[in-house]
Amino acid sequence: MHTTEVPIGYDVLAVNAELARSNRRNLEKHGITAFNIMGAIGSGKTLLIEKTIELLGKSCRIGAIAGDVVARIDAARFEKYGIPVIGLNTGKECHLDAHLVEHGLFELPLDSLDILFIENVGNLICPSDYELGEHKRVVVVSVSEGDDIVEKHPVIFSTADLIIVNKIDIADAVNADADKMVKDAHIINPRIDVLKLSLKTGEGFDDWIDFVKKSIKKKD
Ligand SMILES: Nc1nc2c(ncn2[C@@H]2O[C@H](COP(=O)(O)OP(=O)(O)OP(=O)(O)O)[C@@H](O)[C@H]2O)c(=O)[nH]1
Ligand SMILES: [Mg+2]
Repeated sequence: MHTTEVPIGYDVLAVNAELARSNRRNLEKHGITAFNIMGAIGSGKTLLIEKTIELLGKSCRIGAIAGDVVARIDAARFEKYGIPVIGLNTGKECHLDAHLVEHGLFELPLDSLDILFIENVGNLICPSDYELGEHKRVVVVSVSEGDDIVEKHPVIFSTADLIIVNKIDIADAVNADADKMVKDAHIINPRIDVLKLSLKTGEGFDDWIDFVKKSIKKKD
């Protein structure tokens, strides 16, 4: 096979990492804790954030960035709670990057926020390499993707702070073993927190809220 060396002027991931550090400094200047909510398409990312806004929206000032390939469907779901929301379209890209998020931060009222939820594009591969400036990396998968989904995508789980195994209410119906998914996550990343959750019945939701509360940075 013929190969050609292509000189590349700069390292895209290194540039992204520098921008992510700058985003984090900006967030910290404003006392904001940011969560990068990653995960498979349809795993429950938007519903997780919606239910969290419903529970914590009165005691914390929450903002959201909704990353979507096109349109503002998830952004509109957050807007109905009357919180500040930015919709970011990635076009053909399968992940958000720190540069896009930097633009989102320009448009958000950072002085009036305590928590920022960033919903990444539904994908278990691309978002793993691109830090955004978040404080916590959360990966949501659901039992309906098959109980081998965790072992098939080790990279994203190895860099996460929390894995949520969602839709446990339908585990039997889709013949999935949620405990196997938890075990697989701990094999990949022994230090990781793993929660089994049903956003439909509310089982496990208190554990998620505890995680959010423990992650919130104290303001000076
Ligand atoms: N049975 C059941 N359904 C759920 C649960 N969580 C989410 N869903 C449903 O799963 C579907 C997808 O949920 P979303 O929150 O839109 O998923 P998402 O990850 O944001 O999807 P994308 O943004 O398209 O990647 C919706 O129909 C939800 O009602 C759950 O715990 N149990
Ligand atoms: Mg969504």
